[in-house]
Amino acid sequence: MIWNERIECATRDEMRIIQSERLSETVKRIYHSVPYYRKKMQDAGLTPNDIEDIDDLRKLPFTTKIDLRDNYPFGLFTVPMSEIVRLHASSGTTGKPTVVGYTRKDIQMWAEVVTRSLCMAGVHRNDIVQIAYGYGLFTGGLGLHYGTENLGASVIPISGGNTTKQIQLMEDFGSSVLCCTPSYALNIAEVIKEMKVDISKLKLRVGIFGAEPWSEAMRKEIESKLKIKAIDIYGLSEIVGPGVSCECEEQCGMHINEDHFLPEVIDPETLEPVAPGEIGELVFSTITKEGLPLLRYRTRDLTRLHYEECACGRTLVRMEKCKGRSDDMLIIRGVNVFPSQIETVLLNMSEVEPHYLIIIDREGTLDTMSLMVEVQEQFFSDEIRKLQELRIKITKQLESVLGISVNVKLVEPKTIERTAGKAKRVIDNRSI
Ligand code: DLL
Repeated sequence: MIWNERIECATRDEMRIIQSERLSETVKRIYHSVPYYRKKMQDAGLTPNDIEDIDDLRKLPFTTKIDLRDNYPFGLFTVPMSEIVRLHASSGTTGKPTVVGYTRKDIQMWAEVVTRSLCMAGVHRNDIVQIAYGYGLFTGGLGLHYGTENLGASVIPISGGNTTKQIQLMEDFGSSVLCCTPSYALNIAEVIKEMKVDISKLKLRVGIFGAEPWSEAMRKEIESKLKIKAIDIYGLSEIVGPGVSCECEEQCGMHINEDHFLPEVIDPETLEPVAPGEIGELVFSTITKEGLPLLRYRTRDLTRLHYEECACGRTLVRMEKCKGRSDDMLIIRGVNVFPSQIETVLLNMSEVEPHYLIIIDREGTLDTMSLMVEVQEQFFSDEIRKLQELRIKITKQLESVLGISVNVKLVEPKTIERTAGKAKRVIDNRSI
């Protein structure tokens, strides 16, 4: 089912008109209510009248996480606190969290885009939706929650963790949809096997997974282990949370709810738009948000956009699965390495488990990269010679894909810590 056909199947011209009107209204509101933005626009020699349609977007200055930090906690809100009904925050790796505020209307809009996303994933009113994203300051739990209720499906607000209970409720309540991070989905699959639960007796049919990068190989792994269709959902707290975009059942890119979040793709070095269809950094302008509208917010996520109509009938632009983040990119001895490249190599090998940890060190002036990866139970109990052969095989494959040497360490199953939220895949011990 398409939740909002008028919007989700609008023609490009119709969408352009909606976006242009909303953009110019947002710019006016921001200019008149937030001194920080007014100054930024004035410094760029702009007044709100300069932004009439979406082609003028390029004139506007970018916004980054630093702007949010500098105005911590509420400095960029465009309404008085009496209008803010909800606060969320995302913890960065360093320093203060990024705080976001929603008005009542923002919460309704968020529910709408999540409901659209659920429909894209093939979820309907009769479904029982187990929400195993964390509830709390993280946007995952409550974001999916409001959207699911708005759709009219039944919510199990279990939050993350307590894996045996997750599985027990899955069996007892007949959950048909699971929402969590892809790494937690794998963790759940592992525990289902340990508990000797018969997967064919579960009613699970769809998983809505996001909040962290995951490769196509990881999707296949989850789909075969849990016997479900695994759908990718994307979002970031600053823009709204989950529901910025989501895959439909065609699984060929995530449809961006572009009547609310206007996307661009730029070259992170030159900050110029990339040629259509090229990979670059995704940038969003929110064009309906009241509490914390953001103009040209740099996500750091790398992807490309597809404007052709999708087989599902939706015309909403699609973004490809994220290739990684520009700030996740590891530069090792001058070579650019993305954790997703390593994940793809590992998941294409049947001998290893999809659990790994990348450790970067600096010895003298030389960067070194080590990789811990779990070996399947039956291989681990094999003779040393076989393990040695496997280690060499992985090392060679990684070297041919990455172009640098990697010190591979095979470890027993369950050695690497499991999480109920976003997985930590990289430890960088280099002091910069
Ligand atoms: O992770 C919101 C969310 C919750 C999305 C639940 C999907 C499901 P933040 O904690 O602010 O918000 O983290 C945002 O996570 O910039 C991406 O780098 C990454 N991310 C989110 N979804 C995906 C995805 C939530 N589907 C940051 N694929 C974003 C790859 C993702 N990366």
